[in-house]
Amino acid sequence: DIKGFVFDLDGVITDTSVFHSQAWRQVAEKVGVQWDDQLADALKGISRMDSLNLILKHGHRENDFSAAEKQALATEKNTHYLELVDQMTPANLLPGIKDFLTSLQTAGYQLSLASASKNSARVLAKLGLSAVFTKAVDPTTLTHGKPDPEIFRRGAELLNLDPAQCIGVEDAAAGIQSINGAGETSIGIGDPQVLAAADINFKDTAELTLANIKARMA
Ligand code: B16
Ligand code: MG
Repeated sequence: DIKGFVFDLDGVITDTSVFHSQAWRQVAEKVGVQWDDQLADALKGISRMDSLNLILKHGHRENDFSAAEKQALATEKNTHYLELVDQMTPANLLPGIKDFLTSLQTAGYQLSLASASKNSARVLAKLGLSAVFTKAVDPTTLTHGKPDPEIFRRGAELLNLDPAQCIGVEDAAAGIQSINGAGETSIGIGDPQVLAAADINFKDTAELTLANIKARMA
């Protein structure tokens, strides 16, 4: 029986994936790396430094920067990203999310957060969700990021649940792989081709309801 939900943040609860893309795109173009949608998708769920490395590799520039230069580029991205985050309000919740979270709490499900972002506490505060997600995996304590199962396994541990008792919700292919590897049921939000490995797929968050989930699990 399902007793808990482990949530990704960026791209599932809120539209910050757009802000991440906007901030990375500026850095990519500054170092002469061409931006495209596939690159934007590949960065979802990936840590900050792994994202930068992927961007540089995409433009065959992986050997052109020192560690200090890379750190400066990552910091520049984050500064820009946080400017965008600081303008957020609860209006930036994706469609249906507030009602879905309320319905889960009312039905007695436990909730935790499995976000790769070091900024998740700040984002949750902006969205008015700090009290909803009191249990969040600290990404700085992880040995491996998504697609490794570690982060979603830890999300279940925080709830004292077995992974088989949890549903993981993700918008990124790397995240679905992490959920599946952890042994949880995976829900993918977005393009079913990108998220083909998900147990259940919804094209957007408005479809994310307990009734729809139960219908798909039956
Ligand atoms: P930060 P998620 C991920 O969050 C984002 O999808 C990814 O694009 C970002 O690079 C990563 O967080 C790290 O974020 O730079 O804020 O530490 O989707 O796992 O909630
Ligand atoms: Mg995400």
